[in-house]
Amino acid sequence: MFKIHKDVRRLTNEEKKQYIDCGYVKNLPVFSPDAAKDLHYFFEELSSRLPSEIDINKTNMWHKASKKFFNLCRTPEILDYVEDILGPNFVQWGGQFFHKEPHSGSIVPWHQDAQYWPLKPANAVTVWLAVYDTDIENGAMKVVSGSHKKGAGGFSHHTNDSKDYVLDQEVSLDQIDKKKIVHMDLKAGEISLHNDALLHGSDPNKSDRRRCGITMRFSPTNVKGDLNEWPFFETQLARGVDDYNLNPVALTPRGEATPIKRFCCSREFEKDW
Ligand SMILES: O=C(O)CCC(=O)C(=O)O
Repeated sequence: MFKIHKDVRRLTNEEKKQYIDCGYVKNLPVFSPDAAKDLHYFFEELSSRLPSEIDINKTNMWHKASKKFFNLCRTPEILDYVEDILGPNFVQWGGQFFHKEPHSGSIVPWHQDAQYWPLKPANAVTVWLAVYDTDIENGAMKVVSGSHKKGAGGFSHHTNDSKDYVLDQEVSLDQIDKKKIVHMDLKAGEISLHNDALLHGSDPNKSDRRRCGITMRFSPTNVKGDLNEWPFFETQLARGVDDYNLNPVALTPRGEATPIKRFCCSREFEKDW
């Protein structure tokens, strides 16, 4: 889809060990620096479809709505890295943007993803693809290295409805080991991977530059979503075979639709394809 980075590769043994020990890996090359402008255009095109009152950070399920987004998530080089963590058989069930305009006060509070997700077993990998160069100045994601070892539910979350918060579940600062904070600086076209029990968040964008990441959520095929909590939960086989068949299967997008809310079933998009 976009030009692949000349140094694309598989995870090294050190990176696999780091994922187990620290809960994340970063700076994995996927798309060439020449593809940065194509990634920008991709983001601009998809985001421009939203009505002005809709915040793109409050939408999700782009992988079920948009064929272009779906195809991006099927980039073999991205799936290779995920396979190195999850093994040969895995599904995708989430896809969204985390965007901060220059000088945007938007904050992602410290949280564990598994706090939000009624999935068992909790063993999801998030791919965070940098659309723009991302660093401490423009609000890169930050993680607490090794915090995933406490497991899903290992930190207590409270609800915070602050208008600058993109998500509302927050872990208080006294639970954060500040010495272990790592900023996920990435070049456009690079990805990071993180574990669903890893504490992470992000600060406002203090720069004149945009900051945007595309997240893709993958789980092994033995995952089961609780449909009482998430009636819209559907999976798409991303690689290998699904011998478990534990979840409704999402339609593969045949065209371009646009999600205007966080949670949708794939059938809701069908009429626009
Ligand atoms: O991009 C961010 O700031 C946060 C992303 C995030 O929370 C996630 O990918 O789970």
